[in-house]
Amino acid sequence: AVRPFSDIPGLWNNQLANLYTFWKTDGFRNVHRMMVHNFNIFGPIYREKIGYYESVNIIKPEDAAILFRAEGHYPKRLKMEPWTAYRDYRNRKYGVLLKEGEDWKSSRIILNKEVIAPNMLGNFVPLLDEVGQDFVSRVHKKIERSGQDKWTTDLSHELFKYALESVGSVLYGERLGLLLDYIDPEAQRFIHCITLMFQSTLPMLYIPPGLLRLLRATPWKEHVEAWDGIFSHADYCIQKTYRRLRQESSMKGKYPGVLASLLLMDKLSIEDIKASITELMAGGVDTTSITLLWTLYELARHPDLQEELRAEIAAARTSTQGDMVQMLKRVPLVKGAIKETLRLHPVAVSLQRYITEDIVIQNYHIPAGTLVQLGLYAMGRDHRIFPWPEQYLPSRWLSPGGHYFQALGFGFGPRQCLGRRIAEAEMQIFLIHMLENFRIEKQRQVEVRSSFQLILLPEKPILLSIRPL
Ligand code: HEM
Ligand code: 2DC
Repeated sequence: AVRPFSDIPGLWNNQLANLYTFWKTDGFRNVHRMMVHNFNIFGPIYREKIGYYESVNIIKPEDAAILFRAEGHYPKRLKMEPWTAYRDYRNRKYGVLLKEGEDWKSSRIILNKEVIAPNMLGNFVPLLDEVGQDFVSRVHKKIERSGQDKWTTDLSHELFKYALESVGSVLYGERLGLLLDYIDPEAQRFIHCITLMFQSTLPMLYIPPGLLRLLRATPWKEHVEAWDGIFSHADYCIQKTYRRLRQESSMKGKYPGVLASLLLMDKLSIEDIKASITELMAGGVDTTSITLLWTLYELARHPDLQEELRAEIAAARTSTQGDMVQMLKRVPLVKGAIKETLRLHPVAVSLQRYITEDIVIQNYHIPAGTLVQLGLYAMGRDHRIFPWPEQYLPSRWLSPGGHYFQALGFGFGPRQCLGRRIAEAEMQIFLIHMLENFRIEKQRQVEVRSSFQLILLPEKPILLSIRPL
């Protein structure tokens, strides 16, 4: 017989004590490891209640399949109260990330056509390819200036710029100029504000932002400052495109970028377009840059794998005569490497949905309306799901068999990551250019762990050396 909801194991009946232990053990930064720990103690399903939110946590791919089948027509994630509270406070519209119900669906359908439809890749790839080539030139210059035959650095700042330049060129159809020696201080501030925004969100996941606002507490103040910085720079970029669009009557043939396409299409209100473009611009920085940093870190630890990837890339370049759109179809191992990075170092610790119908998971009844979380980080490191989980093996994604609900780094279904196609193309192109030009080496053997800062980030700087081939 199916067991009742109240029988699900877990520590859900003492929320204040939980919050306290959480605080004392620096649980904030260890959410992902605490989830692994809980799955070890309770098994593949457990209930928890920390602060003001309660959830059922699951880990198995086949249970993820049940969860996503029950997500309904308007899939809903854990509500990011601090993010909506800021918009309410400043009277700004929600973009696709924060909308719900029919309002979300209608925006999302329009945005899908311009942002994630496969036929857009042909437009995005040439723009991203140019950014990738410029990044390589910049690295060559840095190596020259170092006076050695290599450049040793914490690449994260360069990767933030690469990521913003990439997503900016796709959204605005023009370059922001972030790979030049002197960059716009406003763009630098934008990058800083995104990190600050994620960090200041953290305490507010457990203490209601409304309360912190009343108390004029630091996290709320920082959070407002961060979003203000994000919106003001995005507004500036949007205005620039808007003016250019009104001046240039004919932009014949040339792809004008996502923003201009949306404005010309005239199906979403200007305010809606602005809200979603801002979210896309902000969502496109830390996510791809950190995933690329982790990938370089793994490649530095696996020189043989680097050679294998180089061989695949060289063959793809020859057989397609350098046509990047075609090349991307012939680099399965590069794609496997990105999946493998997201398995071990996912950006999102969990995927979550409020289920819209009753379901049964692990023989427990879960009623409609419950918040169910799939522990993505824990799943990626479970040996029953991924044999030898601690090993970085991109080739595990090449084996046939579909990998049923295993590659979930970008989420799933109609509410999955809207920036997925951009992110994938941008990361593949980056790796192709870097591996064609450089060897990546590590500084001593150091294990770097993840730290939860709303998204998972390396707990300490990763130092790499880059050498010309
Ligand atoms: C949503 C991951 C890059 C924009 C999401 C979600 C995940 C995710 C897990 C939630 C999906 C779900 O609930 O099923 C990632 C990863 C990235 C990445 C791993 C790169 C490695 C980007 C980029 C952009 C972006 C480059 C913008 C260009 C968004 C937006 C949403 C979203 C707008 C909300 C979509 C909606 O609610 O309808 N992402 N993301 N992401 N992401 Fe990404
Ligand atoms: C954070 O417990 C931990 O892609 C929470 O580009 C559950 C949760 C809910 C939603 C997740 C969030 C976590 C991590 C960051 C995500 C977010 C949905 C979208 C967002 C995964 C796992 C992200 C980074 C977006 C951010 C766009 C923003 C900058 C405008």
